[in-house]
Amino acid sequence: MEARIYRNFINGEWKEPAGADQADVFNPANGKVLGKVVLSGAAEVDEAVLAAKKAQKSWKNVPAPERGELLVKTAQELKEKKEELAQLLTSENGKPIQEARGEVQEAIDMGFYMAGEGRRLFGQTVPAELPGKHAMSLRTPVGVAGLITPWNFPIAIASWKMFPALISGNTVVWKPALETPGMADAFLHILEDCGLPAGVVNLVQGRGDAVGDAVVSHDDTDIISFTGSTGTGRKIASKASGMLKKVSLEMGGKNAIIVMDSADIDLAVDGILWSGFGTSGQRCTAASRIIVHHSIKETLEEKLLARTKNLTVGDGADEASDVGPLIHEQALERVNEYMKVGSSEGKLLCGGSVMRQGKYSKGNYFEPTIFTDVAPDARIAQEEIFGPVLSIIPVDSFEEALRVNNEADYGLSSSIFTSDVNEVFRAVNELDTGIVYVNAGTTGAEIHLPFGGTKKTGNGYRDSGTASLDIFTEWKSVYVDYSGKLQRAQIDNY
Ligand code: UN1
Repeated sequence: MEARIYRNFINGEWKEPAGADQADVFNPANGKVLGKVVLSGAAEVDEAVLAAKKAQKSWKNVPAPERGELLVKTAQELKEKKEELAQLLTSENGKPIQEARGEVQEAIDMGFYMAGEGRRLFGQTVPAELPGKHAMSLRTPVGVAGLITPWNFPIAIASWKMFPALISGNTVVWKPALETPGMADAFLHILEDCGLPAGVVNLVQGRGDAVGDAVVSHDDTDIISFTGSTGTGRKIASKASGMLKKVSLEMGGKNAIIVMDSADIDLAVDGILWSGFGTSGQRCTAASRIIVHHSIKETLEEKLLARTKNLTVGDGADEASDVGPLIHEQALERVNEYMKVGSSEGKLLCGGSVMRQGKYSKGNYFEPTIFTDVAPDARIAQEEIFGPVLSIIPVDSFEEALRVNNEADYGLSSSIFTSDVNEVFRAVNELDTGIVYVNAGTTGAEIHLPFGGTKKTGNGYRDSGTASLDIFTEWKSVYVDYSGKLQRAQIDNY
């Protein structure tokens, strides 16, 4: 069978850049080649941006409720194809099939939710300070949005950016991750089938340093919305800010779960396993630090160890797998490098190795790993590992737990397990992350609240929720004077 080729979609047409190279797309569970993706360059980005710029002139004038109809249809179609998309997602990304279904659901939810925004997009109407005068603010589109999205949530995160960009009247140039081009291809086919006008969304496949860079550097992209590594985000920020573009960044995390002495320990263990080892730890929201009160540390470790040993590592396509492979060989090597660091910084409770035996030989599998007695400032407790690796940090008090949580460069998500109501509210107040969970792990954000973090996790914007409209709209303040005479604000009325 001929390999599937994932192409670009520019100005309403599927096309391949002339003479360009292609890269193989692999299934991380078994190394099988799933297809090929075209490696585009600056010329294709230029074509896509020009198409988007031209299409924006008419798209911005389509009434927002009508733009919402495209989103409703798309969400409906994503729902129809949920299982097919989930299977494709697992094959490209490796995550267990149940998680893949959840991720597709997240995109469905975002589509329906943002479609409704087409009938809101609330501005403000306020009393004017002068008689015979009307004052209000409106959200207006920014222009062409460059979306750069990661492989760990190839459709959910794309939907967090795509749907608010479109409902607000922007057009899009999308550069998806090189590892998951099939999901981008499938998403675009669905949008196309649902009536996407030519040029409104343009997909350019390829590498970050070629395509991503060209999207960021192009004179006619007005917003850059990026989710990915801190290193890349920093480069994007300096380039795009220098060009006075709007830049929204969502980057790393070093999320902690605090387990206090009054906690339901079995529930905490459930939360730790799900947030620490779900998606093999490859979520920005994954838990990687467990801050535990010393009085229950031993019990927690015992239970956690027993449950971790019972996890089934395997191909995500197998319904019985709890933990899938890592995305690629480099990720595996990176996580493995941290084992050397960890062995001098803590005590290895379990795991710690690449899995190479038997059925694991062709995939990128890593054992669920736990280090204990780790100091809060150890490298494994500070650097984002993006793999199935937990560090247990013992503390003596609630105050110390809060302090340790907040002593991180990142500030995406945090969690506390406790049955003390005062601790709950103090934690909500004092944990310095963008997302806080009480008696649940650090993952599982819903699409109708803001998603993002403080400190080095981001630059102040949020995906998801109505907060995402702040990325994709400009405010326009409007004053209508119907008094029939010149009225000078701040002067004639005082
Ligand atoms: C990410 O980790 O990059 O809250 C996104 C969650 C998911 C989204 C995660 N709904 O874990």
